Amino acid sequence: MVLACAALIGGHLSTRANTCMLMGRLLIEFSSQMTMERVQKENPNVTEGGRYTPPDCRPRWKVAIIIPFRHRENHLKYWLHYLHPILRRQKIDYGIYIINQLGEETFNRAKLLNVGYTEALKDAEYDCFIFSDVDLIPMDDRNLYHCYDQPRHFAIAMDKFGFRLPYAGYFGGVSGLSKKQFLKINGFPNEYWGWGGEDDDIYNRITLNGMKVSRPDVRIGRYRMIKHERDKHNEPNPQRFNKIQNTKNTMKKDGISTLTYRLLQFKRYALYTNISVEIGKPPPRPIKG
Ligand code: UD2
Ligand code: MN
Repeated sequence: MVLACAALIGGHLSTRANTCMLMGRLLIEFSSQMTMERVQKENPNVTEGGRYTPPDCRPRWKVAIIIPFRHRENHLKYWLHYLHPILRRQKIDYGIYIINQLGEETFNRAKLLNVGYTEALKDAEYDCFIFSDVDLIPMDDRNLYHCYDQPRHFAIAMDKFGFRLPYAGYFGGVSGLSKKQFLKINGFPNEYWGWGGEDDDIYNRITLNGMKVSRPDVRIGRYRMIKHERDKHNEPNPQRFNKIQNTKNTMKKDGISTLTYRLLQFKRYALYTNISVEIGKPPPRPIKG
């Protein structure tokens, strides 16, 4: 018989479930140099493509972790360095997918997340999807990276927001939906080009479809974000304020059901799978007059 995985704090032995050794609050810092070789040495039991399955219990979820990406190699090293050991301690059955936007057109985070959902499902039978910025590291390993009864918001208390939720409807940073929850909201919008708004649109989709966001305790959902400047070609999207007023009308017309892109590379590295795609560019603004 294989026991169900359950993450418990400390080493309490349970006869009904396998326990694992979570550490609770973690020290997260970005001052030491990080190299991919080092991260690889630290994680010999991660298999090709950044996959891991706990050897001693049967997890409830199969989790694809999707990261939107362009030109953030240094952040990725820290992310892999911290997250692989955390996920292993949490006894998560997972795969890591980096969705790399090729070219220098305006960045589109939510569309890349839709691509990640689609490509991960072609790779394995995932039933849970966690969408994470490449620069966000959890400060407590009790923040379990699997899915919940309701769409999950993990990154609720970030250092850059003074370890508080910035507003009640905030859904940015790290979030997770089961396959069923994701399909219920027609995935994420494809039409938010540039910085901002897409996370609020996703929040609207969730509430408009009768779901609620679930969150960890504020003492547990703490994160550090690696400090960075705003990237080139990801300027704030001036249309975002208008667009988030219209989710009710747009969500059926724009989402996973209408996703198009060109896959240019699918490559398994030791610690992650890289998926490079062309996702197009924003439509031309109508000329006034
Ligand atoms: C906030 C949210 C983020 C998203 C964004 C608005 C936090 C911590 N996160 O992030 O979830 O809602 O606002 O769009 O509040 N990226 C690249 N290359 C680029 C640009 C972006 O890899 O050139 C990826 C990367 O994974 C990054 C993420 O997109 O972490 C979000 O972009 P950001 O970190 O520049 O934006 P930020 O920190 O304001
Ligand atoms: Mn960031």
